[in-house]
Amino acid sequence: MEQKLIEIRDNAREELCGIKEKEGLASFKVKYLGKQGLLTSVLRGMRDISPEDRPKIGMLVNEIRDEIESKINLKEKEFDNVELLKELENTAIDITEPGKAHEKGGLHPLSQVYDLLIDSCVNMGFKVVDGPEVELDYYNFEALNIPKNHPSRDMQDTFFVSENILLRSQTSSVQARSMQTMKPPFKIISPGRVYRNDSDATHSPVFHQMEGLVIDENISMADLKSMLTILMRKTFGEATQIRFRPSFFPFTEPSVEVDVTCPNCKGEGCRICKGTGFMELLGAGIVNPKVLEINGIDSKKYRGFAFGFGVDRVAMVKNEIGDIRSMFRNDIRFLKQMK
Ligand code: FA5
Repeated sequence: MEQKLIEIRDNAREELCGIKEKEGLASFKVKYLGKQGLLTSVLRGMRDISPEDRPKIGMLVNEIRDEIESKINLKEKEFDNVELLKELENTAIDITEPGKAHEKGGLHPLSQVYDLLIDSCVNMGFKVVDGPEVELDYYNFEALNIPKNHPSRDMQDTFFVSENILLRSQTSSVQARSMQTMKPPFKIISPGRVYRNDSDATHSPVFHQMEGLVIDENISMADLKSMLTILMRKTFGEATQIRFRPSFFPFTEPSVEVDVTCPNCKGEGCRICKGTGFMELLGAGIVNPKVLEINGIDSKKYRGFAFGFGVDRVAMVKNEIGDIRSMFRNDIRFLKQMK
């Protein structure tokens, strides 16, 4: 019996040396240690051994089983390590290789200007309100003291949808809507798209305005001028001067057009400001008392000032853009310069 066990052990040692992969190891385990395995069948014959030899044979069986088990475990670890190394080699990354840079997007020049203007106004206590782009003739014109067939309608070449519905030609329509729904005193701005039948380097059929309206007691031109000066200095820099020129709008009296020092030449005169040293950016004025009355505000108690920026013009001046249309062509080469 002892001889047979030693033979099994020697065979197992030799066979184990020849095993080169994990699958072979599994069948080796079954062959020697499985229920029908060589070592197990020897144990089954123990009952035929004399009682005095049993302990010795038992010990030998245990020793051989322990040896085979530990060698199987060792070999298993070896195979696992080889597999792991292979996997690491296959998935190796070169951490010294330079990374692939992702191109960063940027805000459209109009969004940048809107953000700047809106932030500055909100910091001065203005509330942002919205209005419809497809608007009633009433809010766009009549409630602003521009009756049907009045010659001042010709100042804005309007797209009509039907007799009483149009694409708003100015954000001033929100002035009328706000006066009718809000209780004075109040300060609002209203940014948004407007439409006119206009197209050249400084006029687009779809463009952007930002309306401002302040209704309170004792409002004067000085309030309008100081507010616009602060806003323009925040937008174009501290050295910016503003200039009021007399103008006409049916909804403000007196009315002005407002120019700012050309940020490109700082007032010297250049190609962008056509040699004048100034750029026209907006219309403004003291709200016509007639407009207050039309919209239900007591003109004896309240006064107001209003202004309407051409936001595209602000973006053009700020970014030295020569043609307004280049902002709407989505040419990536142009947009990249505006980051
Ligand atoms: C108005 O639209 C008045 N609603 C502004 C106003 C508001 C006056 C409140 C008084 C009180 P005007 O038509 O001038 O005004 O336009 C205002 C600004 O919009 C202009 O100064 C100019 O910067 C810009 N603008 C006018 N038409 C176009 C256009 N077709 N394309 C791009 N910008 C334009």
